[in-house]
Amino acid sequence: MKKIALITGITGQDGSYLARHLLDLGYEVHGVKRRSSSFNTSRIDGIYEDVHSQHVRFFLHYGDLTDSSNLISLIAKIRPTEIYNLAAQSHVQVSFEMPEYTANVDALGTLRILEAMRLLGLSQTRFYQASTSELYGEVLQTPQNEDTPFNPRSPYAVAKLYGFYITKNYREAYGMFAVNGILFNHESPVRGETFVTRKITMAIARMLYGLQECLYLGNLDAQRDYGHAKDYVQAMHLILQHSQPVDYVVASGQTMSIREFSARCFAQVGVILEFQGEGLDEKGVVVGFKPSALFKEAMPFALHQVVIRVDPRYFRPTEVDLLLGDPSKIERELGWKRQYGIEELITDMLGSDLALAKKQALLA
Ligand code: NAP
Ligand code: F7E
Repeated sequence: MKKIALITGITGQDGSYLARHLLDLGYEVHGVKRRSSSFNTSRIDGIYEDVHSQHVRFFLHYGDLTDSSNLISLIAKIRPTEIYNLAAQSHVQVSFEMPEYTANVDALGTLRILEAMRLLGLSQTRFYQASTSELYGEVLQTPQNEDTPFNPRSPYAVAKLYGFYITKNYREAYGMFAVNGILFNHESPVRGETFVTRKITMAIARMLYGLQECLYLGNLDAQRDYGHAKDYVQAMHLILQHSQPVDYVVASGQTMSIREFSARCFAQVGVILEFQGEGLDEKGVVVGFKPSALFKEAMPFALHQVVIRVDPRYFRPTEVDLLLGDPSKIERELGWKRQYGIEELITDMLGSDLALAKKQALLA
């Protein structure tokens, strides 16, 4: 049977990696993009330039998760064999400012797709829902696995909780192949620039090329379980190929604070960082240098220079303090394996942001 995938959120980080992965596997790939007054396809533009003429199997359609009739007509026209619902208002902090919109897209948007599938009688189409470790919120058990109870801590997580359970309900009520991947944080060189990892790697690159003076961060104590988006989109595909519709946790099984992530990033460019002080007065200070494989140009930092400060604007009304996932079920049952560890992820992100900053510095 011809494999036809429909990806919502194709212009996002995961959508762009998943589209490439499915094209490589021979799929015809359709993506839903939002109308925007400026270009919003930079992450997928490269697909058109790729070798092997993949673009003849790659199609974009205008759409929005808040528009049921649009979703029904797209799904009726494309008749996908697999739907990956990756579209979302995905920023946790923004969800405190736009809770209603977040619920409309992340919760009801999921329902709209499932209803479209049901009304159109697409009983053979498989559905993947982008669920999240944010569901665990203020965690009730560590590490978190498929049996850990949810305890969400943001409007984003509460909206995603609806998405999780409506997916499960359509599976149970209508016998649909509708499943959740509960993915822990995954990052990449195309991670949105306001998520903390990318904010850090971009800031370091920009500071090294004289484009920025200091990096302002919020809660340095928060701990996250980080992986690479490239590995995680492979898990999404595997979950949909299983003989049974089963929900899976996708994680690295390791966790680290934002403080430690920052220090590891600085270390890769040859800067030894120490955190001094407490609370709002805590600072990231340069205390030494070492050789770096990534950055070989003249070091612009001085000893004792402050490169990180705390800005309470980035604190959240309720925080998720600790996430640590247990990926053993997907590793055991589906053979999922990660290629990237934390150091390889950081190298990939920094390498890309250093090249970007160098270009910007030359133009400045
Ligand atoms: P992302 O980079 O923020 O991408 C989100 C995508 O959703 C973008 O293509 C965006 O379009 C689209 N979108 C937003 N609102 C929409 C709407 N109303 N209608 C249609 N499309 C809309 O997110 P990501 O990191 O790739 O994450 C993919 C999915 O996994 C999201 O559902 C996210 O909540 C979930 N998730 C992410 C992580 C993670 O660590 N990355 C972990 C667990 C779960 P524009 O480009 O036009 O904004
Ligand atoms: O924050 C802290 C912040 O915004 C991580 C989304 O993909 O992953 C992502 O959500 C941590 C939080 O990601 C800053 O308080 C400190 O504790 O990078 P983030 P997130 O909230 O974990 C989950 C799994 C998703 O599902 C989401 O869609 O870092 N933090 N200082 C900061 N966070 C940001 N953004 N900016 C700071 O300056």
